[in-house]
Amino acid sequence: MNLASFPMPEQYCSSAEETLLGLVREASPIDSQADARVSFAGDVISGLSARHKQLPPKYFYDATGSHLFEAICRTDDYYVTRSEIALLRNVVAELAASIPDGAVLVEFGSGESAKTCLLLDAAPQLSAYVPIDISADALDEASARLAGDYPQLNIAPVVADFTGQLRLPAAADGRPRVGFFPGSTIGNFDKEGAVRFLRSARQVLGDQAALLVGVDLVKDEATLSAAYDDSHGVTARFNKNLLIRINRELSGDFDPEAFDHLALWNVAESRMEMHLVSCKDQIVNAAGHTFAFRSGERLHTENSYKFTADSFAQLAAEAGWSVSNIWISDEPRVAMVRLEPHP
Ligand code: AVI
Repeated sequence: MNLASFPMPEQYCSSAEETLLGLVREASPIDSQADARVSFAGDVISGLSARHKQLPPKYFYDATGSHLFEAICRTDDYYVTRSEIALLRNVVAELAASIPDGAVLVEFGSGESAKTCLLLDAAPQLSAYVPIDISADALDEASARLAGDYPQLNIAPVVADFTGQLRLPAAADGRPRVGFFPGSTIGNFDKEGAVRFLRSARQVLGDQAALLVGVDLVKDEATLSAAYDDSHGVTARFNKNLLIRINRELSGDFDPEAFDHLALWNVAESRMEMHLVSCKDQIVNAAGHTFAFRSGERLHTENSYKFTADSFAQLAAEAGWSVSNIWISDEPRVAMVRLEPHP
């Protein structure tokens, strides 16, 4: 996920990694970079001017943020990656058995396609793999590696923001399609965004489709809080890196030491929240604007929604999907959900 792609621990898979949120990575062309900078400035100005200050989590994933996210995934406290990989290993044969002959695997926000090898190994009947990611570099690297490892597979990468309008390549024409969206990234969308993404996946995958989604489940507050405030302080650095990025890219003068990392469980919204809390009254400049922070004032940087089997089924139903199967890991529990289009 340079929100783009959040790399995973090497031991999980020969070529480990996963990508993030419909959260966007940096695009490489100069024009796109300039556009991205303008969007970033606009989001910072509006987000820091709001009554409740907030920034979209996609901005976590510059190069440093992506490495910090990788490091988070390796911590003992952040169970999400570990549990999902273990679950995938346990159920991949069953997942693969439901994939039709000649089907095409479409991965949304594929990054380095780290978890994909588990599915590709178990489902030799796949005819093609369509990784979709905003980072052309990540796609090139992953595609070259997978082409070597799976010479029979047609690999047809698509450089795109998977939260936007998508068109699949010719390799997917006339073939059943299986979507893959691991990593609990669905939890980083608000409800409207999640429904919008699931609807667009429903449209792009077609009527013969299935969609495999990794979902984090509601659990005890202590486990959740530790995952988002790990004992090594990696998540705190990840959160504060956003301020460092603003300083570098938008001529900001944030003092990251003047903000505390806060992770809290919002039970009413069923989500973990991350905030940066101002340690004092202070004035900060960024993107040519000046912003006042009161002591104790929060900058809301991320939501990570946690689901029950029922709440996720309800969300999916709003987007035209039914749950055909759900597999749940050992504790701390995460789920892999198989969705099918509503009949
Ligand atoms: C990428 N995403 C699924 C992570 C999550 O758990 O929401 C991002 C993250 N934020 C803090 N730790 C990890």
